[in-house]
Amino acid sequence: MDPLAPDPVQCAQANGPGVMSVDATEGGGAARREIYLRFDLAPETERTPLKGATLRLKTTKANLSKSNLSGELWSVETFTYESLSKRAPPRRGPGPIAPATGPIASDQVVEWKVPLDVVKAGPALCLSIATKSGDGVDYWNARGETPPVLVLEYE
Ligand SMILES: [Ca+2]
Repeated sequence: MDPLAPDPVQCAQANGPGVMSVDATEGGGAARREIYLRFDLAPETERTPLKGATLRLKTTKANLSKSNLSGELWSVETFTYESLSKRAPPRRGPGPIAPATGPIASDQVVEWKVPLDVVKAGPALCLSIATKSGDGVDYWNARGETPPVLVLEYE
């Protein structure tokens, strides 16, 4: 969604059903787009020894989905669907928690390693994807063909 004009309803329809986009504003007048993801973790997650956490998204088959950059992963303050229509959740920390990978193709799985201290801060893991690229990426959202997944590996 456009962090300067947050509107999750408009955002969910902007690029077709089941699609969420990330894009930087680099001329052309296109709106900046950031992705906001919330995973509600089971209470056990805080107690169980974790050895890895990975966010896995898939780009749509549309040719426009490809880009030179996948987008950076940020930790953001806890948000709800309702709060998203009022304001974009502020970022936590001085920099992204995982860097962008790229170039990426359409119809491709993209993964970011999520630092365990960010997962452990739960119960809601709130993340954002932002990009420095003006070449936007379309990922499947929670209602899309291949929804976002948080893969947790236990010891
Ligand atoms: Ca693109």
